[in-house]
Amino acid sequence: MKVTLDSACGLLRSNDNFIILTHRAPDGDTLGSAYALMRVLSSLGKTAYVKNCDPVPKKYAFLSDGAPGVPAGFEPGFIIAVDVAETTMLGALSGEYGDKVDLCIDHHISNSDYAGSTYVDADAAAAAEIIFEISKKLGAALDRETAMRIYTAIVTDTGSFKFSNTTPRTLNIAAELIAFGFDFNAIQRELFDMKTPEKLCLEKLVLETLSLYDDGQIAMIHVTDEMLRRSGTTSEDMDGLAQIPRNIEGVRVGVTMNQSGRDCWRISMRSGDVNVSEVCKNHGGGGHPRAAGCEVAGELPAAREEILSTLRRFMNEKDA
Ligand SMILES: [Mn+2]
Repeated sequence: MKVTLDSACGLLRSNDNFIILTHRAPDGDTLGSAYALMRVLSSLGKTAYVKNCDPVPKKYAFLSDGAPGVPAGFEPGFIIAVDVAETTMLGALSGEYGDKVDLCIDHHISNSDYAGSTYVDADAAAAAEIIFEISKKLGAALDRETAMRIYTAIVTDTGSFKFSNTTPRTLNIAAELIAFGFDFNAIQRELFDMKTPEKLCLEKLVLETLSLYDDGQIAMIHVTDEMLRRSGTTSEDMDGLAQIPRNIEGVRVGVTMNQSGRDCWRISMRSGDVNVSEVCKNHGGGGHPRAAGCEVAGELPAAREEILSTLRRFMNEKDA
């Protein structure tokens, strides 16, 4: 059931012994929001723990630093999910908790309303904007550590305030947060600017594969298992590669082909004006209009031709 922010806060006030769940393949928003909310609730004298269905990625480890794990035998009184749009996003914990979430705090318009109570603010750039508002409404005093976690979550989901989801409210909250004096420049460097030498080596190998088609309207790159091996990277390092072809001037659709097994390719498409979700649906995939994916079987040249011909068909239809 959808509820207001006030009733969500009422639930947090009147309950105790919280478990806060994050989504699978956790990002800075779900983790920053969860650990910030844990600290907010603890500051009000309540007991709260975060439970993740996947391990915290190394680059986000500072968000869970110092937080105790759920003690053995702990009996939760109230279960919260943050930034979790549907129960499948609870990954390995969806069986155990999928139908037991008491309150979901989220900013995905697609939220499936699976929890007992759901508060969704689709105008919030990050779930953490809602956590910030909750902390105000509950009268919790923020400290530097909590402020840093909320800030990190917002920076993650707005791509450092670059994405179009950034609003005046986002920046006002960020302004209030950096006044706490944490090192926001270090967060920026660690999350966005720094690369491992291995990752840079992978990018170099991948750039060698760049091909432009149709007067530079389509750009394609590919990543093979061999490239991961040679650069000493793993599939975790493929983060952000899909942006490379899309960010070339004049390109309407950027395509990244990731090897997935011997003769299978996971395709990521990014576009400016072509509905790539429809293109990918043609190959059994889907996604958002400007960012979608699918899988194609076959050796690289054949798989590439297959994708190109579907893309051309859609782009010609659009231009006709
Ligand atoms: Mn989010």
